[in-house]
Amino acid sequence: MKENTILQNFYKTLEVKGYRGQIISAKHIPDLRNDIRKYHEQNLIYPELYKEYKAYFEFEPDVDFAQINSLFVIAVPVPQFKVSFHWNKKEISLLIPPTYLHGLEIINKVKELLTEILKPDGYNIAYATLPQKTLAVRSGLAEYGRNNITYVLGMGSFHRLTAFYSDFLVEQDNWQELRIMDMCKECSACVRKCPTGAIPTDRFLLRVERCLTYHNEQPGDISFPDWIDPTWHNCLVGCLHCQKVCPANKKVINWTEPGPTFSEEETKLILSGKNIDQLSEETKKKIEEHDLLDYFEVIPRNLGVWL
Ligand code: B12
Ligand code: SF4
Ligand code: SF4
Repeated sequence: MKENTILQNFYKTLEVKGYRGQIISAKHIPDLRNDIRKYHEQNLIYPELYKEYKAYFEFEPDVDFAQINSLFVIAVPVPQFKVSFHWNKKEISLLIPPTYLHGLEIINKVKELLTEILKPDGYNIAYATLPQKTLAVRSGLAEYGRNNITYVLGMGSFHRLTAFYSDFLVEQDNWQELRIMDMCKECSACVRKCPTGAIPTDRFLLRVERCLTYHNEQPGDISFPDWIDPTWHNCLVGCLHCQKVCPANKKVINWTEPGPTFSEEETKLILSGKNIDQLSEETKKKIEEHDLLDYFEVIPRNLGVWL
């Protein structure tokens, strides 16, 4: 059967690339929405976060083909990056956790791959904006860690998830119960390591309003709340405490790729909050090549803590 050959090709191609993926029937789209809605209705999702990410949580598929029959979810292994700044004759190196940089490149790569597999038989795909962790766990591709991050076999939490709608018809029903890793049953290292108490012991859902990541991803003109102890910061953006300490990340935690290095002069200009267009062509190019543009705006506040 044509569908079976496509499925075989899908899993084989991903394996060769070192990716992993799953497909679920589009009949579960309302279930997926409900997975978030039920927590929103119980007031367990921080209202400010809900407002900010409403489009993800209440997602409405919008595609240019006749019918959505399935959802594809793919995990691609990704590293953390080291970014260096020079300041007062010292070098300050900070990490950027996995998934922050080169996201669009990964989406495009996966899109191209799926198109090669599906297009010859007339099937289409379209990028899906929806709750990716929930989809990944529901499809059996990933499991949750107690830290609310997803884990994929062989990749730990060092992966980037992407999801696509398709008109490809999938017969097998892969929809599963939400699962936590077996490893978490005997472990609470992330709970103890999280400096802010964001990983609760009385419920599963993260206390987003306590998570450092929530605060250091906020627009650069929003100051950190007073209760955040400056010594808790550990990344240029994001936070790695709960991933670093996790035994399920043992094999990936040292996977670090080089990011840009900024001279004393460049650091001074970036810190002064200058607009990207006011920087030299060389600095601008560095920022663009390393895909730092989306986070450029938060650097003065976040880096300021370290100086
Ligand atoms: C909003 C958001 C944030 C917010 C809120 C995070 C949160 N936990 O909700 C903030 C800004 C804080 C954030 C932080 C981070 N994020 Co974020 N974020 C998102 C976004 C846009 C939506 C996430 C979401 O759906 N939240 C809503 C909540 C309700 O969903 P949930 O956490 O999955 O909750 C489910 C479980 O709690 C489960 N559940 C409830 N009870 C129980 C009980 C049991 C026993 C079980 C098993 C499950 C379970 O049900 C809930 C609903 O399904 C996604 C992108 C996307 N399109 O999905 C990225 C995304 C999830 N983030 C990502 C990353 C990398 C991070 C950080 C690790 C960044 C960093 N610091 O390095 C941190 C992790 C913080 C943490 N410990 O969770 C990656 C995930 C990669 C991964 N391996 O998990 C994503 C997918 C982006 C991407 N494409 O790469 N993020
Ligand atoms: S640190 Fe322990 S409890 Fe936390 S996610 Fe990892 S294995 Fe689970
Ligand atoms: S990302 Fe940092 S602040 Fe957020 S839950 Fe993990 S350790 Fe805590």
